[in-house]
Order: sequence, then structure tokens, then C-alpha cells
Amino acid sequence: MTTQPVITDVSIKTVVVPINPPHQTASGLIAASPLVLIDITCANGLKGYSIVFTYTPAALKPLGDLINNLKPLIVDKPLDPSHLYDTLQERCRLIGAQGLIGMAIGGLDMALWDALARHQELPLRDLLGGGSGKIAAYGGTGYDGELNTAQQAEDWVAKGFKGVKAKIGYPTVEEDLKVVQAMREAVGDDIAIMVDYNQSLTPNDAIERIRQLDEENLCWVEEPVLAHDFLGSAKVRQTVTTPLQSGENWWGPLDMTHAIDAGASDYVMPDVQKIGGITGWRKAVALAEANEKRVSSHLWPEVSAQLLSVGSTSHWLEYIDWWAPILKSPLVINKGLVVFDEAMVGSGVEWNMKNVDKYQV
Ligand code: SMN
Ligand code: MG
Repeated sequence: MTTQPVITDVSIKTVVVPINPPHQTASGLIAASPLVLIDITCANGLKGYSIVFTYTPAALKPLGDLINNLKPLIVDKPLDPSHLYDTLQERCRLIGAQGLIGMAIGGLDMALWDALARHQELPLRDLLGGGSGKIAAYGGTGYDGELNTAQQAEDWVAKGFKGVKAKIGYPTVEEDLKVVQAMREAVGDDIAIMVDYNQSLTPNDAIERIRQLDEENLCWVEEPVLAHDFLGSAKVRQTVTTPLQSGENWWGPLDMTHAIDAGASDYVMPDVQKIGGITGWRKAVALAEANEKRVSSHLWPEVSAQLLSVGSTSHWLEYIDWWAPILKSPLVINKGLVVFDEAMVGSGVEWNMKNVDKYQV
């Protein structure tokens, strides 16, 4: 067994990467990605990298500070991500390991696993047991109206994608329907269409709307109600036939347990940051697999593609390339499938320093 190197430093940079065009959802506009970039350094010069996405620039500095303040729990310790995850969870139990704390832990955990994979000179997926499955990716469109959404869907399909997701939750269900029907018209019957309400409906409103969408042969309806209203979501699920999808806002594996116990969702799509990094993802996905839930991902395409390739119930990779400008080797998709770079080690995250400098704040 190789001995783990000792961690000597954790450092951060903050960047704001513009999104062109800005991404509109039923719960707000995202015009740029505020990101904390984490670098872990070990005694032998080994590095580990990860991205923390703060959704709003208001949280960028606090998250950077938080990660710096958690440094004493990590520096001078051996590079043992699972053990450090437990330490961070225990030491944050009183404040609670959700919200900004949860995001900081998720980001640190991803950087630690990245460093460990590099130390073993393996891609993350091989470090986690290896996976050979083909991972299909879907492209996303914003809350952009009938014509624009259909056009964007057509563009994804022209690039070879076999699935496309639209943001809906317009003032009326008639508008939601028009968007979905325009997409179907544009892409044909063989393409999977998903829709995302971004938590914007009440359970009763969701039942009324999704019953009307049930005729549209959708792959899933995502987050129709508040992400933590597990019972409300279960009530919707019992009344509609289209599969429900949720998970991007669940904090840690325990939220996954509660959601599954409540029967909240047909499918799950944890977000590798909010679910607790790679360590949290593995615990959560073990639960999903035991419950025969198909697992998709949220953001972090480079890291998520590797995680999905290891899973036994993997479903779709969400392909969003907003952070590609600051990466040395952004994920490659060909004909809608992930292409792994065979020579790559780590989690797929390493900086394009020219652009990091350009977008640094
Ligand atoms: C989403 C929300 C916020 C930022 C990025 C993406 C979204 C999704 O809900 O599922 O892609
Ligand atoms: Mg979503």
C-alpha cells in the first residue's frame, strides 16, 4: 500500500465567468458563473483542483473565506479524502453541513479526490473502481420562449445530442405546452425531452400542469415543487404518469435517504457539490442503486461524467459547458456520448491560467 502524501496547503482564487447567452430559469437569471477555484498542494508537490459554484456573486467572497478558514482541518493531514470528509462533517455538525458550509465541504472533497487520483496516476473513474459504460449527455436550453427554445433544441440535436432539457414554468400551462410541442416538432420523436420547473410550483399547481404534460412523452419533469418538499413531491408523483426528477438541491446523502423514503422522485440527479463531493456522491449513489433509482448528474460535467461511468444505474449526464473557458481540457462529447481522454489523470479539472487570470476578481 502506498503511503498518502501530507497536505501542505489549500489556496483559492475567485473568478466570475460570463455566460453567453445568460441562463434564464423560472426561479431567476444566471448571467455569469461566480466560482471559487480550489488548489490543494501536497508535500511531494502533488496538486488537486476543484470548482465551487456559488450561484450568486454575493456568496463568492464568503465561500472563499470559509474554505480558507477550514484550512486548519486539512493542512498537515495525510491525503485521505474519506477520513477528511468525516472530520469536516463532525467539526461542522453544530453549525450544520448545509448551505455555504456544505458547498465548501463538497468543493474541498472534490479537490482531495482529484489529488488522490493524480497521486495514484489514475483517472478518478479508475480510482473509484473503473467503469466502461457509455454516458449519454443532454444539452440544456433556458426559459427562452417557444421559438428560441425550439431553436436551441434543434442546435443540440444537430451537434449529435440525443436529449435536450428546457426550462419551463411560464405564467400558464398553455405556454409550457407550446414550448414542449415546439421542441418536439423541431427534434422529432427519437430525442429525449426533459423539462425543469426549478421548484416554481405548489404541489396542487404541479398536479394540474403535469397532468396536461403527461401526453407529451417527456423523459422527466424536474423539480416541479420545492426541492425539500418531499411529501408534496410524492403527492404529485402519485397523480401523474411522467417520471419526476429531483436532486440538484439535496444536501448530502441524508437528503437522498429522506427523498427516497418519502417516494418523492422517480429518478435522482445529485449535484456533486451539494451532495458532499465525491465522498457524498458515492454514499448517495449507493442508496440510489439499492433503491433501483436511475442517476443523472447536475453541472460539473468533467467530474460527473467519471462518476456516472462508475455507477450501475447511471442515466443522463447534464452537459453545461459554462466553465469550459477556465479549464485546460474541458469534457469532450461526440455524437451525444462522453469521450474520455485516456491519458488523463484526476477528476478532469485543471486550470487554463490565461482565462483564470482574465476572469479573476
Ligand atoms: C440549473 C439551475 C441553476 C444553475 C444551473 C442549472 C438547473 C439544471 O436547474 O437542472 O440545470
Ligand atoms: Mg434543474
